[in-house]
Amino acid sequence: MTDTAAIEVLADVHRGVGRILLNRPKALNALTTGMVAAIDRVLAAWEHTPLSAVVLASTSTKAFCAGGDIRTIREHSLAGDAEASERFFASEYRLNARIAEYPVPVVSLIDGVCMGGGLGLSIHGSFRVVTERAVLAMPETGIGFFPDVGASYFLPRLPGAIGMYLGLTGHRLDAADALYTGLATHFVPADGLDAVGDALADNPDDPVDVVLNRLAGRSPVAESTLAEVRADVDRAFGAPSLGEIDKRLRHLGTPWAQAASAALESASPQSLEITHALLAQGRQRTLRECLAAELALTRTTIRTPDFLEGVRAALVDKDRTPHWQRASLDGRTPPA
Ligand code: QUE
Repeated sequence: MTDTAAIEVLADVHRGVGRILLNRPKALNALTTGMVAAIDRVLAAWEHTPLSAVVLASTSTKAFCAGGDIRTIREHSLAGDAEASERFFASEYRLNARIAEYPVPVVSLIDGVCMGGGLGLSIHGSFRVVTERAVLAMPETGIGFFPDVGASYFLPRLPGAIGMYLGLTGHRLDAADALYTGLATHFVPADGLDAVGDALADNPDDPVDVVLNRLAGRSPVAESTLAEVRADVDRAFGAPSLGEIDKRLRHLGTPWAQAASAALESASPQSLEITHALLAQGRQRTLRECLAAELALTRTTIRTPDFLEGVRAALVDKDRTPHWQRASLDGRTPPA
């Protein structure tokens, strides 16, 4: 038998560029404690190696990283082993902070799905390259959790009320939207991704930004649908409370507002309340303060019925019909 944990993260250094490849394709690179430890070990070792950049990528064209391995987190909760989950989140958030403070530019190549913990790996680095297949989201309110991995730091710092919108609804961004929001920094077509490492190695004295721009295809940023509804996003999600957001969406009544209302309607009411408060508080916190606050919240959240039910519905039974403890935001249970 091979040691699977060892091959779920591949790492090498080639001509002054470090490369870390996520290699758990069947689980869309959902992060395990072993993967987090492996990435952390590699980055720690490379702090003492002169590198022009570290490239973080995936062996799968379907996913950069779908998030944390929350199926296992749920199993730990059901087995009464919350300490195992606590070790996972603590190590994951320490890695997020290490990436944010890393002395070498970290360049993430996002081809396919990048959600939750995947954004935690990429967003805190210097550069995020997206391809035409990129899909970015913080979908945790849909599984009874909340946007973590430093989301309470990076979401409130997106333009206007975009971060509150993304964190509450889990709305998925394509490449154009990701560039528009700043979650992505560069666009490179998928068939140009293999050239990124070589280009960085060939041009160690050029700023990474300049090298990436040379590889860029025609930027799809003009096609951002999020840009088109930006005024309504700010109007509704800039409201001071969840109830007021809901009211403003109903008042707007546009197709975008109706879709946003529907997303709030299907999310865990408990998650929406945690998320709204967390993102409001995050504006005034440093990244490390945000991660500490999020870690404290995981301890309670992963034991709640909404989390166990949300992960069950999304990833275990896959019926996508979670039954939340409270059926709606205002506490009313809709007629059966
Ligand atoms: C919210 C999440 C995650 C999610 C779905 C959500 C998440 C995650 C996965 C996932 C997807 C495919 C897999 C897998 C996990 O889905 O964090 O093992 O094969 O890891 O709505 O936060």
